[in-house]
Amino acid sequence: MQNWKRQIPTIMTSQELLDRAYARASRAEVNGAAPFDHVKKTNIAKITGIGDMTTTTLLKYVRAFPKMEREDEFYSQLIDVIIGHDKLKRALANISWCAEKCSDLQRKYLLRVRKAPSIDEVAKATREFYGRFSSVVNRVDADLLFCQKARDMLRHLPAIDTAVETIVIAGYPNVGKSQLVERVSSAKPAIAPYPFTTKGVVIGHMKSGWRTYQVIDTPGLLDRELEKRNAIELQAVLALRYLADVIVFIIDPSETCGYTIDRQLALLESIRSNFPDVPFIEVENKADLEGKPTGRPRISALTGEGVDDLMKNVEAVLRSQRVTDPDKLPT
Ligand SMILES: Nc1nc2c(ncn2[C@@H]2O[C@H](COP(=O)(O)OP(=O)(O)OP(=O)(O)O)[C@@H](O)[C@H]2O)c(=O)[nH]1
Ligand SMILES: [Mg+2]
Repeated sequence: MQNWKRQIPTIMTSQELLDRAYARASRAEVNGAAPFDHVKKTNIAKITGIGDMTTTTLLKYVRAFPKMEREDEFYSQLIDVIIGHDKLKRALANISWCAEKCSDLQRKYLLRVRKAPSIDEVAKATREFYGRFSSVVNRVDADLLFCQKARDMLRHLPAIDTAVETIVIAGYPNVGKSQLVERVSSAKPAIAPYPFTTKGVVIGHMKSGWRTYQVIDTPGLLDRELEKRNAIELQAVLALRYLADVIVFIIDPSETCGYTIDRQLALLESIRSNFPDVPFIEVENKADLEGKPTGRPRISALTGEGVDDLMKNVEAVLRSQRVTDPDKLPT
């Protein structure tokens, strides 16, 4: 899965593509027996070079993007949320169209130059080729820019191994999810005293004995319907849906996060009912601050209090989930 992240090359703009191809063509020089022959052969070489180089590059771009049908559900949906399948498909289709058009122009003008009866006619046909070629390539400038942005987003997607046991940390914004992930795993998420600090799925690893777990930090969720969730929140929902072997739900009873306990508990109930098959561990964070206890185990992600016990509990839950009877393995 992760290979294509490195395979997508930098996507050039229309202007860069044209500049590169034309610069190469300007150096083309083919000797001929007579001046007419020389000019004709040289212009044929220019048109061939410009067409080949541009078409090959455009098709390389189209092929480099992952084919969504082949990606697993989590990545496919994540890419849909942050880039948009339809938009990406449309941009790639336009670039494909452009490659085909470039190839058509190349063929058409090679024929015209070959048949041209004079140096003037060769020059005229070549000029016309440059004009039409530029305008075709310029028509996909927005698509190329879109693909370059998509490429950058894809490169920054977290490298998740769907085969490793995964703990997803969830809760309202600003309750201390990232602080906990930082404390227990290798991840270095941004932590800040305001909501919506985490804007995407962040992954860390946690070692315990010889086992490694993935710990996933998610953007904060507000208690609202799925349809009203924005692209940032949807990434948290996807992590919960596709990756979680256990969900650690954090409540902030100090309410310094800026949200009441009631709202946080309403979110807890809605998440629990949406993912009835995933084990839940509920904790109160910010135990070092004053708060209204809800009776759940208390931790402080900031001081570390209670965190070891929490992680022991997480491991116990994961252990109890493991399939030990080979007859029960999925077939
Ligand atoms: N006093 C205290 N502050 C904490 C504790 N855990 C987190 N904080 C603080 O709470 C603020 C929010 O922490 P984050 O880890 O960024 O919260 P988050 O849940 O990841 O927030 P979003 O990414 O915005 O959803 C930061 O200022 C943290 O330092 C804690 O146990 N005690
Ligand atoms: Mg965060």
